[in-house]
Amino acid sequence: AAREGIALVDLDDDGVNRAFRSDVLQGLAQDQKAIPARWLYDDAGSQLFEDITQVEEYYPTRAETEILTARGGEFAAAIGPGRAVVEFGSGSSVKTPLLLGAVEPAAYVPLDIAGDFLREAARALGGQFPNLPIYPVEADFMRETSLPEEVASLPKLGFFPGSTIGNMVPRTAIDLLRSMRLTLQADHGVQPMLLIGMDLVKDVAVLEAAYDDAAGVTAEFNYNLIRRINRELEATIPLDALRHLARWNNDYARVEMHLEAQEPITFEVAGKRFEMAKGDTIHTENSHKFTERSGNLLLQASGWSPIRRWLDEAGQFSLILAEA
Ligand code: AVI
Repeated sequence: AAREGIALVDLDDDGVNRAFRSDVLQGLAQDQKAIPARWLYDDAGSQLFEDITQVEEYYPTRAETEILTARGGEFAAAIGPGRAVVEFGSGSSVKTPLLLGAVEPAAYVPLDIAGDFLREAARALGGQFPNLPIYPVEADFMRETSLPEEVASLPKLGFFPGSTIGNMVPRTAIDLLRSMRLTLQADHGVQPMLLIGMDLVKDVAVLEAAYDDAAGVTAEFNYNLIRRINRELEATIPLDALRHLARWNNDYARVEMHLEAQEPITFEVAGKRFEMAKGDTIHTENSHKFTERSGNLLLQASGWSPIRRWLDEAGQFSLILAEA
């Protein structure tokens, strides 16, 4: 299975990203070839993901935004005012203002590994919420992180929207949820809370269409990984011979993205030779889907107690509030 996690950028003398090269070489040497999904997100990949959130078949972003828009009053009642909202992997989220507008936070702490992006997003939010103290933190959200001194004594609300948790295998997801709990623990006083998006198990045709849209935007997102490998790792992978594949894996309750060889191919990456038979695939992403029970179990296994759950009108997506 594809490994995940966000790594700090690690450049060698040639300017080649060492972690990228070693992940790709290791992943292609396996029987089931697999490349960790985090490498999908270079600048072009991040833009393509933004485009995916706009396509008709990709319902999660719309469904989660609907919940945040419609249930603001209920969030406010369940969470209460005066918390520091800590957003994990904040990026350029359009969902954040909806939450901040609802819960009367005492501070906002966006946490992201992409520093420039982070500071720009923080500036934009500052314009929208002029009285809200904002403390951006440039960090890898996969690890326990120290938060700024200014929010040390405030009770925290962690925010992890988008069902990004679904891109991790359960073991990694639990590591992350545990380290979030440690990051959010106040020096004293009120227990932290976590508001987390989890996409739901549903009709297979709907799930597969969401990851294989008719306009081919998700396919481009997947192909972009190969373009990146060819460009950055002196590779010769014949993109034309690969087909984008999105398929539901019922045993693991996840949609998997693969690239499938349409004919036998051989290619080189960073001086190493690889081959694929017709029908072989490179596994590029997992997107786990949850039931009420499986979502609760994941949280409980990580030391979080689920206390409320909201769905969109069509029942496609959930936002869960949990307490440490
Ligand atoms: C970022 N993540 C939650 C997306 C998902 O739905 O798993 C990534 C994605 N991959 C293909 N389409 C969207």
